[in-house]
Formats: sequence, C-alpha cells, structure tokens
Amino acid sequence: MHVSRNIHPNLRLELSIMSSTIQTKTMVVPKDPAEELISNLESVHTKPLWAQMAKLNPPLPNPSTIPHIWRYDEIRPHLLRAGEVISEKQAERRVAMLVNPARNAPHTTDTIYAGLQLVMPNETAPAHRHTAFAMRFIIEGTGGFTAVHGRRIKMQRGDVILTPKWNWHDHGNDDLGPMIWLDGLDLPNFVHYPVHFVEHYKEARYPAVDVDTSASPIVFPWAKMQDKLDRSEGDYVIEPYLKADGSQVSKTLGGRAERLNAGKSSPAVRETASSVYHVIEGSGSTTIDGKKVEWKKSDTFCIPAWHKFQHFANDGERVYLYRFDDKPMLNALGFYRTEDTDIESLASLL
Ligand code: GTQ
Repeated sequence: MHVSRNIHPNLRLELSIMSSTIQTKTMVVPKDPAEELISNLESVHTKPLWAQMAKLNPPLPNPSTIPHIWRYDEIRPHLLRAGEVISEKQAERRVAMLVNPARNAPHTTDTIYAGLQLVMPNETAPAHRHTAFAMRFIIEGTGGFTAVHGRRIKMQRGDVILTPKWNWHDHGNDDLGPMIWLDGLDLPNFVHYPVHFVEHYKEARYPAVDVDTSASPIVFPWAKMQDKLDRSEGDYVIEPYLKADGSQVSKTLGGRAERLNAGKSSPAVRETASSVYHVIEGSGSTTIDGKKVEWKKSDTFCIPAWHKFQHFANDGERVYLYRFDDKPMLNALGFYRTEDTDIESLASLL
C-alpha cells in the first residue's frame, strides 16, 4: 500500500499494519472451489456443461420462435407504400419479411423464412441466383411472371412456383396492378451453415423463353391442386406438392395444400416440423398450444416446432390452406417425429 509521506509516523505504522492484515485475510479466505474452477475454466475458453445441461439437453424441443399471425389487410398498405418509396433497383427484392416477434430476420420459424414480395407494373426484380431454395404462393395480381433459369412463367393467383437452388431468377410485371406473393425460403439454415452464396447476373433479366405453366415442372397450378383436393374424400384432406418423380420439391422445404369443409376440424397434431400456413380461401381458426388464432383469406401464420395445432373451418366456409414446412430436411436428418411416434422406432441401428 502506498502511504503518503506527510502522514504522522504513528498513523503510518497503523495503516501499514491494516494493510498487511487485509493482505493476509485475502490470502487465507478460501474461494468457493466450484466458482474458482469456473473462472479457471473460462480463463482457458471453456465452460462447464453441468451449469447448462438442461438447456443443451432439454427434455422436450424448445423452439425460440412463437406462434404468430400476419394479417394481410394490415400489411398490404405498407407493402404498397414500399412500392412508391423504394425502387426495385434499390430493393433488389421488395419484401416485407414476416419476422417472428420472438426473433430477428430471417426467422419466421426457427428454420423457415417467409416474406410478402411486391413487384409493381413494369418493374423487374433483377436476376440473381443463390444456394437458398424458394417456393412462392401467388396471392394477387395478373400480369406477373418469374423467369427461372431461362424459362419465363406467368404467375397466377393460387399457383405455387419453385425456384430450385442456383437457378437464375428474375421477377417482372407487365400489367397495370401490383403483383404480390408469399415467399418461402430455407434462409435460417444459413445462420448455422455459413454456406450461402449469391451471384448477380450482369443484366436485370436473364435471357428467357415463355413456357406455359401446364408444361413446367416448377409450377403447381391452383386449378389442378384444387381439383385434386376436391376429388379426395373426407372433410379434411391433405395433398402434397411433389415433383413428377414423387420426390419432395427440395431437400430442405416441402409443401402441401389442405381442404377443410365448413364447420369441420382437422385432427390435432404435435410434430417436430415447423410450418407456415397461408389461407387460400375461407375463414376459421387454429388452436396453437391452447391459444385460438382466427384467420381469413390471405392471412399467414406460423406454427413453431412441437406446438400442438388444430384447424377449425367456420360454418358455411369451405377452407383451403397452403402450407410449407421443414419436414423434408427433418426427415433426411432423422429428426422428424410426432407426438404419436414410437420412440423405439427412432433408435438407430448400427
Ligand atoms: O425472390 O429471390 O423473400 O432472394 C428473399 C430472398 C425473395 C427472391 C426473398 C430472395 C428472394
């Protein structure tokens, strides 16, 4: 301890005794050995697993996103305003991202990204390509098109259009009104796998020829899908979007359409997949972990993993829903299960 020179010698002595007592005390008071261990572990950039065992090995899936509904009527005016304020060149993609209230972009669920994209008349969302996969549900507008790797396809309400990974794609609109659709991408994967690349084409449009939607493997026309749903029997029917060979539309995301007859309900499901639902037609509600979410045409809502959900169609309203989910990815990795799955069936054999 530094003692100033102009202090009385007696006081100086006393201070010096106090100081050595303090020093002795700090040396003899034993530190809590567990705490000392933690600080020693941290000094070599390690941490004790035992302090957060239940967090890392939780008894149940523990998603960080929450159920939420994005109401089309509330979002649409702001998106259209973006059409006036933000040029398509500035934006590259003019999208209102559906960001989960419990997380930041790109999380709509823990594993899925969704957004509402707008292309105004005579605009081009310029050509680019990337690692990410996209599937789009066309909500409104008539003159829109997307050109995917040299094939230009008309966008029509209710159609689902795929953009497979690394395909050049630009979007345009030759009509007088806005084109709006729901984007679904696997962007949250790239938070954990830092493997996402994008390339920009030297011109706004990648050279393309017109292809009829009925002749394109990447378009699922709504008329065909609705017909399939209506020809299936039952009050609740699910019809997957699959490639011509019967496989999933991508290794990461998959999709399906559902029909639910007026006044009827779907069975309650709890699954490790998370999903984004969009209301194609009709009105009703979904109970998600005991909370009722009411919806109508063009609304979009999310169901995080392991949240039990059940749909209800309002009386007099036949309902059609579009859904995309991370089920192909979970199945590929062996992570998919529902509440009813026999766990023994999941035990992997060497
Ligand atoms: O249309 O290419 O919503 O690259 C997000 C990223 C749409 C697209 C999104 C994208 C796109």
